[in-house]
Order: sequence, then C-alpha cells, then structure tokens
Amino acid sequence: MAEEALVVVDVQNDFCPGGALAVEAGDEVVPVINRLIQRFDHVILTQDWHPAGHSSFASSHPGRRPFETVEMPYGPQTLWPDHCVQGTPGAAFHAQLEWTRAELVIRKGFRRAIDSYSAFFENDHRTPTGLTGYLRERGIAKVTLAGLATDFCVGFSALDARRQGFEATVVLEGCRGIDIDGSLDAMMQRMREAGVVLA
Ligand code: VGL
Ligand code: ZN
Repeated sequence: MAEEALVVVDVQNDFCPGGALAVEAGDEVVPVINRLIQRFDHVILTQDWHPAGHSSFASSHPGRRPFETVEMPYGPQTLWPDHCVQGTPGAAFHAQLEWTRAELVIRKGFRRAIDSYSAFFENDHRTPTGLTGYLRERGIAKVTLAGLATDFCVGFSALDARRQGFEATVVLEGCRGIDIDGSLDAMMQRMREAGVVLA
C-alpha cells in the first residue's frame, strides 16, 4: 500500500510571535501539528536555513525595505527581514514542537543567491532539494502539509507536490499566513486549481 507522510513546514522561532519574521498567531499551529505528528507513520520537517547576508534579506539590498519586491535572475523576489540565520535561536524549531519522531529534516534557502520557499524546489522552480527522490524511493505517494506560512512555504510546497505527482492535502487549522497584498487568497486559489485538498 502507498505510504503517506506528514510534512511540517518551517515551525521555527523566527516565524512565531517575537521572531524576526513573525506570522500572526504562528505558534497556534504547534498543538495542532503535535496531534498530527502522532497520527502519521512518517514525519518530515522543513527548516528555513539562510546564511547571514542571504539575498532574500532586505538588508542585503541597499535602500530596500522588507516586504518590497526586487527582480532576481530567477524572477521577482519578496525581500524579508533577516530571519532563520543558520545556527541562531530564531532558526531553531519551536520549543514545544514534538519533532523527535521526524525521519528527515529538509533544509532550504542555504544558497546565498537564491531563496527557497518550497520543500521541493528553490525559487527558480528548477533546483531540487532532493525531497521528490526521497519520497519516491520510500514509496510515499501522498503528503499532508501544515506549518508556516500558508501563502509562502506551505503553499509552494503543496503546489510542487502536485507538480511532482504526489497527492497533497493542506491542513489549514495547522497553518497561518503572512498575507502580503492578497497573497493568502491568491495562494488558496492556486492550491485549489492545482488539486491540493484543503482540509
Ligand atoms: C518563509 C518567507 C521567507 C516561509 C520563509 O516559511 O513561509 N517565508 N522565508
Ligand atoms: Zn526564508
């Protein structure tokens, strides 16, 4: 029988209240995700993991401010406050997240010149993280996703899961969004169109 995996996206201190790129009520996903973790045989985590001076940081672009958009060689890129810098407390998983059983941690965004929202591809939509191969080799055909943020890393991961031929469900109760200029509604629409099940 095809296996299923839970993919827990970026439940890290910097995306929770008090963090550098706090998602409103981001920490409320933790108890929901802890219950999900208990129900799945296979649990995978993603961890946003940027070097200092990463190109997605507004601080790397003189005169630019967080949440503005710049044109990168791979397309438009939203600029963020410095966040999830490798090895810092902000990059650590939320202290109450029960991640012990996770079988894989996919780190992303570690190439200085390119950002990565999706657990499957960097923002050029071509450079793979290796997750597709991992899932296929392990016979996993369906992924359930939850975490932060709905309209960025969760959403792009779910879209890419579909693009790679996996069934994908997003548990909305276990997600919170950033919502820049309608990005949350836009992502909900894109996920529906791509055949992502919104639960
Ligand atoms: C994320 C913006 C920048 C996310 C990561 O996890 O949704 N958003 N880096
Ligand atoms: Zn990031």
